[in-house]
Amino acid sequence: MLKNIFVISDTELGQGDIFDDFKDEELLIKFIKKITAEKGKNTLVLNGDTFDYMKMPYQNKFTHHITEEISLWKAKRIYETYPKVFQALKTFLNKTANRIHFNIGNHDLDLLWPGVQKYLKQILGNPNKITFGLQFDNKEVHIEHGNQVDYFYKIDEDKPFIKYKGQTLLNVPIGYTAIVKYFIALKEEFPYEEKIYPRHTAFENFPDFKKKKQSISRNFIFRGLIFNFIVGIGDPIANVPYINLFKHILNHGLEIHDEQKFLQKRFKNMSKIYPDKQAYIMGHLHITHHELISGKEHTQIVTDTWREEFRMSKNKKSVLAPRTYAQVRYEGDKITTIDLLNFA
Ligand SMILES: [Mn+2]
Repeated sequence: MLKNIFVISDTELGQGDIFDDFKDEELLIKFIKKITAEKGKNTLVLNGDTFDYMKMPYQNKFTHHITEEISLWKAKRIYETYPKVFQALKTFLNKTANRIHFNIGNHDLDLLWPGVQKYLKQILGNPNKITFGLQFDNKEVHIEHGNQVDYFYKIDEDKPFIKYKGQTLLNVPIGYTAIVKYFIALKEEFPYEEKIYPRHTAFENFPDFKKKKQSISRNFIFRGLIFNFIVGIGDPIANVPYINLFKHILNHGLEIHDEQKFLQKRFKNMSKIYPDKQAYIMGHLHITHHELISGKEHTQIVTDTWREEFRMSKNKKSVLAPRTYAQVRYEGDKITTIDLLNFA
């Protein structure tokens, strides 16, 4: 029997405000319709950052104290903003053999809440064909968003929630706190520049953007990292995982922007934890990457973002990031192709 695993990542659906970078509703629906028309047994892996809960204010404020109630409110806002996307997913699931797996990324950690999972199952229908997790694995393929091999965004799998002042909160990683407490101001002041990747091209072309980024970074280092350490007690969610920051430096030195440099180490770390797969697929980096590692005979794929984002060269020419998806095709139990494809 024919079988496919389709993977897309980083669509980042929000609530249609200035923090919502998802603009390609029609194209995404077209993609879901295309895979719905495929014969055989098809699995769609939404590989993390499917939704952008992280950059979504609640009661006009950003907070790193996320209760289940806040996450549910955001889930409903996303549904109200993009009902046609959910309708397309629902139609995909209505085909007997199809299923959807949500991998949880750093922008949609809120999917960890049982109440949010229940809500999504309810609006998509076919609850038995929907699963959630930090990875999707079978014998041949390993798929994860990529934040679990990123020391700024790695979450504590054994402790996804934390009790603080009588409330149960999402145990968000340091990168999350850094964005909502410090770096979100960069997005408000430079909405266009913030959408330019690789980051260093944005810094080279827009000095004011770079200056602002540096000033926020200094503030974050002094207040977020050092002051927090001196104070010691207090907000457990803003606690700094120094050990993870140290591991980042061990792996990557002081580099914090060049995704291409992170990629090999991260795939290596991933294949140590999940050995002997034919394909390793991640997102998160907002780049396109497809490489056959000979000798080890496996394929590495990074799918690019579907949010509105631009690729810029030194002469300030910019193009929209390509919309990409991975497709692993089976005939019977054997993989026949592992592709990274453009969708337009
Ligand atoms: Mn991510």
